Amino acid sequence: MSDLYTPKPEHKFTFGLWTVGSVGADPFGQPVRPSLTPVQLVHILAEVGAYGVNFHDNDLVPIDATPSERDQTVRDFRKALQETGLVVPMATTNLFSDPIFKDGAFTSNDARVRLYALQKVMRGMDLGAELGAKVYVFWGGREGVESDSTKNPADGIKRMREALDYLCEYNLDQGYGYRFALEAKPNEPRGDIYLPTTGAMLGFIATLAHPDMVGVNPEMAHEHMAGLNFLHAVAQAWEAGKLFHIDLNDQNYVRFDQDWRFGTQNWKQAFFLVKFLEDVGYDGSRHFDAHAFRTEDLEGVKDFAAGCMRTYLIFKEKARQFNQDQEIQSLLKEIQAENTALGDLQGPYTREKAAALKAFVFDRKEIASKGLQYERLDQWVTDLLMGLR
Ligand code: GLT
Ligand code: MN
Ligand code: MN
Repeated sequence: MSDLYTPKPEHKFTFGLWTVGSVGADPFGQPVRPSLTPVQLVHILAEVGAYGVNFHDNDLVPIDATPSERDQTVRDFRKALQETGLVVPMATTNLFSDPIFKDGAFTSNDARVRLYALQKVMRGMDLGAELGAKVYVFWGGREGVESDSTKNPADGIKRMREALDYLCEYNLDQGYGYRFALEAKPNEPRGDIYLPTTGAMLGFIATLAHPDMVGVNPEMAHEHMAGLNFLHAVAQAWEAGKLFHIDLNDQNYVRFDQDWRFGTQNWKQAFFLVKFLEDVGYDGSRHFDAHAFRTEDLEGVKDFAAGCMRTYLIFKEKARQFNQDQEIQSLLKEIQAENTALGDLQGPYTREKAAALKAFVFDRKEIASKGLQYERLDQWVTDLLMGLR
């Protein structure tokens, strides 16, 4: 039984170097944990049972490293991967920490900054490809403003498009075969960030030169910061064939970015999310973009990482129970049953159908009078999650 909750490679659980590597600094306080090397972090992830490790360029190679330092770092990292069997499914670029990005990267008003950002991403793509990454994430934490007096947001979007079109060409030119995954966030660190939600990203992708190459990396906490339903964002991305990656974590609604252990706060949202991913057969990484509470030491970091995976697997098992629960399933069948008495009224538009539908008389009161039993179903979900079914 307990084996159900043991992470295995087929679960595709991944962590960023920056997640287990977080030293717990926040805007009000200094680091509370020592900084570990990428090699140490790979070994910690292997110890807790993760499948893969992701990184920003500078999580692995310091921004001022010389070419030979870079190559040595990559060699050491590759050795750690070989020793542990961990893989690198995703890579990304840090376009937010260095002061040069204080007014954005792709959307900066300064053309030198925009070009430097392109250079940094191309080098990051080279690094990721060298280590086997197939997904490349773009999180534009600095792509926004504090004051709209400083730039026209429409120009910001245009600059984002120019940058992504350029980088898609680089991807093709190098034959890397990356799938780009755009990650939205409503605010923080900027006052407002452009393209603030997964839905906004999906609209933007359709305007790119290579829309097929580009999808999304929705993050649970980011949609929750905006008070949105994360599952709905994920479902829209999935339905559009755009769910290239996912950042799992948790936090309370409408607050600053908390990046907590997956499932620590919103059980029901986490449950329906896991159920969705498992039901549709999403086969990408389950990436935990979170970090341990600031109260923790290294043991606590391991508890955090193990907890993310364990909670995912608990919800996966709960989803299986939901799908097998006869009472739940028969009620679902009843409330989702198709009405076969509608004859020719349904189906795609034809002029005749539309004329028949316009003339049809509905018994509104009778239709509306029936209770739908959603209270009962929803309580069954609560019972299920609380272990009472
Ligand atoms: C940063 C951010 C995350 C992004 C990472 C990728 S970096 O930690 O808060 O949401 O996914 O750039
Ligand atoms: Mn976050
Ligand atoms: Mn993220």
